[in-house]
Amino acid sequence: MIYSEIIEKKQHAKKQIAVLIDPETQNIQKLEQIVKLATNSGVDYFFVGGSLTNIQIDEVIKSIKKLTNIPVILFPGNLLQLSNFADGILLLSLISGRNADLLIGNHIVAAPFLKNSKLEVISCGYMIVEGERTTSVQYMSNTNPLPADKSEIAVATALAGELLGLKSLYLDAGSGATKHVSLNMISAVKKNTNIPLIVGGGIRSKEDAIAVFSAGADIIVIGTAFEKNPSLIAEIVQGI
Ligand code: 1GP
Repeated sequence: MIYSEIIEKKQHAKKQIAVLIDPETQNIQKLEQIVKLATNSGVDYFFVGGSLTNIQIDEVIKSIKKLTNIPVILFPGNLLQLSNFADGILLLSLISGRNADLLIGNHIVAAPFLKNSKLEVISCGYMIVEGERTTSVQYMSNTNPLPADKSEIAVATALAGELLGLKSLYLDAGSGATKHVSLNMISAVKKNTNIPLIVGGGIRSKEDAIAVFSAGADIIVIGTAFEKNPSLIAEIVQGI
């Protein structure tokens, strides 16, 4: 089971890396290159999802699965990004926002599908953090992000998610963010919660990855940097 693997690695302080595959931005050669490099480097998970849905997510996941045994976890940007070909799904509740559909509405629509699927469901308190510019996730979710310099609000939000029984937390600066979430915010959330902490958005180098892990992330998610330069995968995995 994916969640027990996450917990076990967390307990052994094994830092975990997820490669984000946005189906929109992948051509098949690039996708294969990233999947092969990630598999050879020993990354822990593939996350699949994005803001728009122009192509069949099933096909993208089947292409990944042909090349690797690494678990594929849906990171859905919308309801069109559900697939029985994945191994699991991060059931994201956007707890940093006040958009009822993204807090609970879409989950109700998806619940019968999820109940009938073999997908492992991992509930996740998803928090978008303000950056220097508006990211796709901010715009598409129609929500205000957490203020970047207000770690106490991030802590209170994360705590509320944990108290509600969510199984994981995700601090996201948004794909392609110019900077990752501040180390101060990551360590404040980490100190005050016990469930696995996922951090993504704007992590572009080995140094970024090490800093974000040292601040307390259990899993880091990298998409844009690997799309631009797939050889970074080996460098970052080896670096940590
Ligand atoms: C976005 O956290 C992910 O939700 C990954 O972001 O594309 O900036 O690596 P990047």
